[in-house]
Amino acid sequence: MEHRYGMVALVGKPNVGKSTLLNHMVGQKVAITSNKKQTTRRRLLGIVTRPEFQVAFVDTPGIHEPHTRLGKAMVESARGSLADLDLVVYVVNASQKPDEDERRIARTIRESGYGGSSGKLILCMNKMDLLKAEFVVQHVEAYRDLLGVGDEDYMLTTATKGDNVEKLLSMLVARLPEGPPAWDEDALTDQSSRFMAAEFVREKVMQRTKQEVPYATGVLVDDWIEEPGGRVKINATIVVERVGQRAILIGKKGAMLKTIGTEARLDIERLLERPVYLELFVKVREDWRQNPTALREMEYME
Ligand SMILES: Nc1nc2c(ncn2[C@@H]2O[C@H](COP(=O)(O)OP(=O)(O)O)[C@@H](O)[C@H]2O)c(=O)[nH]1
Ligand SMILES: [Mg+2]
Repeated sequence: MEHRYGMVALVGKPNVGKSTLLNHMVGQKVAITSNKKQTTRRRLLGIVTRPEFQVAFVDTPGIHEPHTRLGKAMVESARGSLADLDLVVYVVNASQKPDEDERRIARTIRESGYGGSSGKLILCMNKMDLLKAEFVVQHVEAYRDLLGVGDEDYMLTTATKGDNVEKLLSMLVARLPEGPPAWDEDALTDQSSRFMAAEFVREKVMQRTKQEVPYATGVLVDDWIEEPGGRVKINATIVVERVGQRAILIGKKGAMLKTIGTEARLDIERLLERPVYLELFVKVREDWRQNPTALREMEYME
């Protein structure tokens, strides 16, 4: 069999499980996830390499109506990643019927030339575990109609458990063109370790805090020192917009910051396969999400 290679985008509403799916296919955490919307802030690649194929997945921020400059940059990044793809995997929450947002995104996909008849669209109905048996047929038909995808072009998955994820992968690989790999066989992502370390810290904030705090948080790595013994010392600043948010992140006697730091450190150690010393600071920068300089520093905008 010839070797196949392709670029495949994961698109859909925020919070449907795109990044969770990606991590499962890559076999390592390359994208952060949480139960909050808009966890993924810019497009990233997750690369899956097997002897017979290589797939470069483009994970995108969910397409939504933006209210801040950050939101605008995120949606532009999601829409912009619809160019030059071999395949689009449209991910939905199978337990919910298509809504107005879904119809809008479906239109964007068709207008970009990836409609059902193009043969370049696969429907992934994720969160199958939350889909009640009596709604399966109804929801499958509603989404298939919306996108015009054929009998063989959709898959029900549970990304958190990995159910059907390997089947989804085979389904899409079969539709990729023949071609040599484009990335090193051990490459998992196009993100720098520095950016990923910042992301792992932000993930813990997304997972541990509520209301405005997760959305108002950005993370910057200030120092990255490779110590002689092999340990990496990382200083990072968590940036928030208000003094009250800073207090929440620090927590009683620093408890929250300590939890975030410990959890993030473990993830960074797994990534680097080296011991890490992580020191976190929290800084207030008013309305940073509206500030192009801040957005560039945090690498959310070019
Ligand atoms: N029950 C259930 N939850 C899921 C599934 N896939 C993802 N999730 C959860 O849904 C939330 C959003 O996932 P995420 O991958 O960040 O969504 P994204 O915004 O589309 O990238 C997280 O809390 C995930 O753990 C699934 O198949 N079943
Ligand atoms: Mg995501």
